[in-house]
Amino acid sequence: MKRIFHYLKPYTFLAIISPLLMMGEVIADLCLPRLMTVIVDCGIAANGDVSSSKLGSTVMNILYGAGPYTSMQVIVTFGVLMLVIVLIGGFFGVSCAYTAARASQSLGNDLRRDAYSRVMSLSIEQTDKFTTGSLVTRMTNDITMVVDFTEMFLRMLVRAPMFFVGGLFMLLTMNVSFGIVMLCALPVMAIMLFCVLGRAIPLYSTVQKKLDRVNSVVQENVTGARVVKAYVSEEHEGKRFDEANADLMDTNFKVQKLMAVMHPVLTVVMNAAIIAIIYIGGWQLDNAFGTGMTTGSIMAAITYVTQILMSIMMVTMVLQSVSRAMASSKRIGEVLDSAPVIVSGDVKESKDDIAVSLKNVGFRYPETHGRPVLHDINLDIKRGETLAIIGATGSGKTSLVNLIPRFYDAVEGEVFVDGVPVKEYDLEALRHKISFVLQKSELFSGTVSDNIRMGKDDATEEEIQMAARTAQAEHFISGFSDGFESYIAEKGASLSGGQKQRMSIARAVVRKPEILILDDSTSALDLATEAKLRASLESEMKDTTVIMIAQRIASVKNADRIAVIEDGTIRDCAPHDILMETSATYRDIYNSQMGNGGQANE
Ligand code: DUT
Ligand code: MG
Repeated sequence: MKRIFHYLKPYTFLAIISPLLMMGEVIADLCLPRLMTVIVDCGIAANGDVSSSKLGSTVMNILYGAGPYTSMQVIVTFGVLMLVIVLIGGFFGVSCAYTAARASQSLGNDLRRDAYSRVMSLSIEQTDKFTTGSLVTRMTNDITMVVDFTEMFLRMLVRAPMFFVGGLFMLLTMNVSFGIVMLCALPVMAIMLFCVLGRAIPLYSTVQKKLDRVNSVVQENVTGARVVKAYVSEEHEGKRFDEANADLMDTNFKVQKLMAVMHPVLTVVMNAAIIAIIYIGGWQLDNAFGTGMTTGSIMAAITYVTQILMSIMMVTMVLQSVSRAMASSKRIGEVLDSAPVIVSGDVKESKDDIAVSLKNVGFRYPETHGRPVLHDINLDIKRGETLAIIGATGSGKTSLVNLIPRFYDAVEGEVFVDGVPVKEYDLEALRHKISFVLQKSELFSGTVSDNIRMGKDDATEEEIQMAARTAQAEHFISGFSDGFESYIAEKGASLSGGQKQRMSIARAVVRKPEILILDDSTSALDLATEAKLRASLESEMKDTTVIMIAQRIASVKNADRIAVIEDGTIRDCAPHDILMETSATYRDIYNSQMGNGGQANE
């Protein structure tokens, strides 16, 4: 909750001016019944004789000089005065609504922005821990709760107490006997509030949790719609949703049932108080006690009683909102407080003959406690070299290259890029040096050029076409009806696997990176296209250090060196010809792919 007020800081001016403006509105509202008293008592009942009212005689004296005044004069003067005050009050009210909305919406905007950038800076494992569904609820529903609360708070902060205190003051200064009515009504209200809110407030945090559950079931089923359909598990999933949904409804229903009691009780108390005031007032009027009781003051008293009891209603609303906002702000705080595991360093530039170097590197995923995925990795890759990595599935190839742009940090040893440990690099500078083509091509909805331009914001048309040509993608792109302006569906659903891979490669090469990492990025291409791609990469990107993961011997054969990975470590690293002589593992892979079915041909 403290954090929310911290976020309100930039809008201190708005946050302070809103309650002040609200004060104006409340004062105007509190003045009106008093003016009406004069109209009723002096204008109507006493035919323009203002001597009984101090307010009446003062105002009339200033405006028209000494009396006597006609009854019409008094009624019109005070009528116009009431109109003016209503307009002033209205102006203050509208301004307050504006400033309060402005402050709270800006706060919401900032909060969402910070939460979003925090979510983006979290590492993959941290996002998994929160779950996607919960992160989305936190960023939308929870922030909305906080924004609603802030707005209500800024408006009600002075409104409710002022109506309460001001109304009570006005009531008592008019006639002390009206105080007795409030003395009876207030305890009844207090007891009711205590009973209802005491039980409703804890339920609010439960509602939020149930909502989370409904959201996460919906999220899972919408994103996994294909799987749900493929396994015809609509019924099972539907049941799961129904349960969560019914649960949410039950809790909401409980809260509403409690809240439903409040309104009738308030109405009864209010009307009882009004009856009491009319009765007491009328009795005093009849018996002419000399207490100064008048018809006008009874009318005004009724308005004040309504305002006082309404202010209590407002307090309940604020309390409800507080309890919701507290639950929500705690959930938002959890996101904002999760420190990113990968922290940026400050080295921006470096050059070295050894582009990438791994020294005694060991790595394990945080969630796997057992065997390390990588161990004792030692590897130097020279600038401009093409290094291929080959190895069985699950041997740790992807994990190894993930360490270079710091998707994960090595657990042991150190990874260097251009002679500087990656941990000391400015993350942005490091990732700018590197283009990474992921094993699973990820494209975004947008045009072909949009997708390629992701690699380089300011790429020209020529650069984009050049990159597509290098990636052997130009041919199929020009086959589309709109060429480079053709629209690609979400996640590249409108492209084939091999087309997606080539798009991803085009996106990587448009930047002309210093280091290009291709993680099994040609697996869906036929051998002829792959050979062409390799040749064009070689001629177009002479100075680029290429790290290329592949499963096929044909893909790696021409690389300067080939690293053979087995069980999380590099067994051998040499050019093809030498590996054929020295590496049994490499020979095994070679033979299995050349059709000898794994028989060694020594
Ligand atoms: N692993 C995890 N968590 C992950 C990713 C992988 O525990 O988020 C494990 C699975 C595997 C090992 O790490 O046992 C190595 O995985 P990697 O993806 O590095 O293997 P690969 O050589 O790239 O396999 P493939 O050829 O199938 O891509
Ligand atoms: Mg892999």
